Amino acid sequence: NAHFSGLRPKGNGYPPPVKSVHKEPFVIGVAGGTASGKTTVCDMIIQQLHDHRVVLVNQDSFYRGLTAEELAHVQEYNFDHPDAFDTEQLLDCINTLKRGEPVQIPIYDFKTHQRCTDTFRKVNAADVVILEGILVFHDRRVRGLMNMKIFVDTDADVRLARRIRRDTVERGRDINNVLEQYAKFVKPAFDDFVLPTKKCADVIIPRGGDNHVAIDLIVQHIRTKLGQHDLCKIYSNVYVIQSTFQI
Ligand code: UZR
Ligand code: MG
Repeated sequence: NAHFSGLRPKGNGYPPPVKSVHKEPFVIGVAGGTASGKTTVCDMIIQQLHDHRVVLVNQDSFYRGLTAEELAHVQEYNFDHPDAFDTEQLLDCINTLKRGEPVQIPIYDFKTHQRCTDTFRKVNAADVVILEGILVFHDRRVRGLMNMKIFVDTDADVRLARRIRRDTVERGRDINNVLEQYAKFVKPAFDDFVLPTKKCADVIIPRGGDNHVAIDLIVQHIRTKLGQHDLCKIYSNVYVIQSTFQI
């Protein structure tokens, strides 16, 4: 016993206070043209990061509901324009998650082009926040919240083929409308607003979800960054413990 007495803590500061360090989540933006494989890339990242808390926020959730007037001329509505989204609300949500607080995310219905008025999706604080959508790199402020920016780069013919299948099968659209809308809005908006944001990306993934090597590399990088976070915490605790003991 006497042997150990020299290790007794000094004063009444025992056990050492564990500082609750608020860790800002690692925010990843995933942009790219319609049906480029953004969602698939995100799902693969989430799957590989299974031992961390990861949340996915979709820019689609922030579509403004259409007014009666806009609904009456829905064929004329440009869903691919940056103004179709409530970017202020998106910004608020990501800022809240960055502070480590939970957030209520709106629910948008692609069939009715309306938001659910009474239900939200509650998203809890996480280690990693992934923000996905065609135009997530468009607003400089939103871009500024991201620790890593990924652009999914898939050929336009592949994207159109997928888009046709998805809109007819999953979103109940008529093929002629899909093609008309693609030529009128989707393609021009891709050229004007989506493609120019490719230069903001840190990483460009060719072929989207088929590119396992790119996804492995990205996941490794995220793990390294999260590990550095954890190490800082461990070192700061070790420091606290050492300074409390009389050696
Ligand atoms: P992703 N979109 C709709 O088709 N209907 C809506 O009510 C809201 C959006 C489409 C939008 C865009 N364009 O190309 C696409 N149109 O959703 C973006 N027309 O979604 O990134 O999953 O392809
Ligand atoms: Mg998607």
